[in-house]
Amino acid sequence: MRASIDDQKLVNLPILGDARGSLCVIEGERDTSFPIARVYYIFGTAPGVSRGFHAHLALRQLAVCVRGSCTMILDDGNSRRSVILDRPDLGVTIGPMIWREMHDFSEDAVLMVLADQCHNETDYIRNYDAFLAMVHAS
Ligand code: T46
Repeated sequence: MRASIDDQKLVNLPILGDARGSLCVIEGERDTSFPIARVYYIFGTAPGVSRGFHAHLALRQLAVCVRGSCTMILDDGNSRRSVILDRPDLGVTIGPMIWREMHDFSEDAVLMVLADQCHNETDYIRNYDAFLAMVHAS
């Protein structure tokens, strides 16, 4: 089945708060549609720098900007959607065959990503024309 940006869902995480402050929890397979195999986070992004510019063949992820903000562009090869991640209780799912770009990082941004597989460079499609060719061949 062809990937669609409409299937990349915004996830509102419940905030468990009390007088001490707030706490969000993400449990694999309960709050994600996949088991969590890896967590990584991006921080200290230099002003004006954008990241991403690739798709994955199989990887499924949930991205949450736990501090600060950034803009996530999602592209299924036919249309693009822009999601502003600016709350620690807001995530976006990113499935296979979705081109992603991350822009507009605030100075304090910490983008945390939960993934269902360990890092594997052979899962990346880093050339946009090659990505489009794969989408339109399928
Ligand atoms: C994604 C977006 C949202 C590793 O060795 N292990 C890892 O788990 C990751 C994520 C990266 N790396 C290495 C590979 C590169 O040498 O760290 C370096 C930077 O990775 P990359 O240029 O792919 O980073 P971004 O910010 O462009 O993309 C990352 C993820 O790689 C990607 O899967 O979906 O964040």
